[in-house]
Amino acid sequence: MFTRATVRRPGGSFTDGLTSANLGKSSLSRALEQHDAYIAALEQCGLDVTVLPADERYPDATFIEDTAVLTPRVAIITNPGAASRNGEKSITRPVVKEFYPEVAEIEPPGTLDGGDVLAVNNHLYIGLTARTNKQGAAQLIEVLEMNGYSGSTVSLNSFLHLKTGVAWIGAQDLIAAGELIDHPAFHAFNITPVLPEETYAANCIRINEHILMPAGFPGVRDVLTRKSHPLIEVEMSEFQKMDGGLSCLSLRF
Ligand code: CIR
Repeated sequence: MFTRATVRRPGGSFTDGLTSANLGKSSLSRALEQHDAYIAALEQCGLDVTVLPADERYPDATFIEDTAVLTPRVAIITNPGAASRNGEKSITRPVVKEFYPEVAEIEPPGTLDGGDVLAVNNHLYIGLTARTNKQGAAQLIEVLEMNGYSGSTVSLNSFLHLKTGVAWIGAQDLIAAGELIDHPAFHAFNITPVLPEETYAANCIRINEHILMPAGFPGVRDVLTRKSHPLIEVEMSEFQKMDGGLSCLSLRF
């Protein structure tokens, strides 16, 4: 059960962030409107949302999920794998410490982005990507095991992050896109495949009874409607242009 979320406002440097999306220039004013609606959606799920101010030093800092892994028993500050984002851990750390007595850290040479971590109950799947390396994953698994959780790695070839292509929607149900539709790491699950043109919507989030998904993806919306979870759709276009998925805009705990 999640009760809280933390988000960080996009700042004036937001449109200078990392991206390989080729979807055109992101608009800061529209991103701020979409961010307002995202916060409202989290509140609609019953979460108490802490809204952190923008930090102009870090254009990508609104993608706060990449800087921490939060579980009910332990919090881990990550060591983000992109050089321009690595310092974001120093602005997330004090915020997380307000809520958690125990805070672990991923240390170099380990790198890890929270977008590579998919929690399914007490097991955390960790994508090995350009942002998360084997040492970072091994450190995370060690901390998880000390706290009664388990973790395993998932090798990826093309997605930016693990959660770019897969979401847990409850019980043994995942929705997955691209290389994750038939990935051996997830063979024990019921996988609903996402069509290539709707890949962006594979990144949705289950929050208690609700599912939040990006607006504009009718195929995924139909599938999730049939699973009969209350659905909330949020406009994400300006974050999509910056390679950001819906999950990466918040830390939920
Ligand atoms: C980046 O490339 O790091 C940002 N522009 C987007 C990060 C998205 N994070 C995520 O999906 N977890």
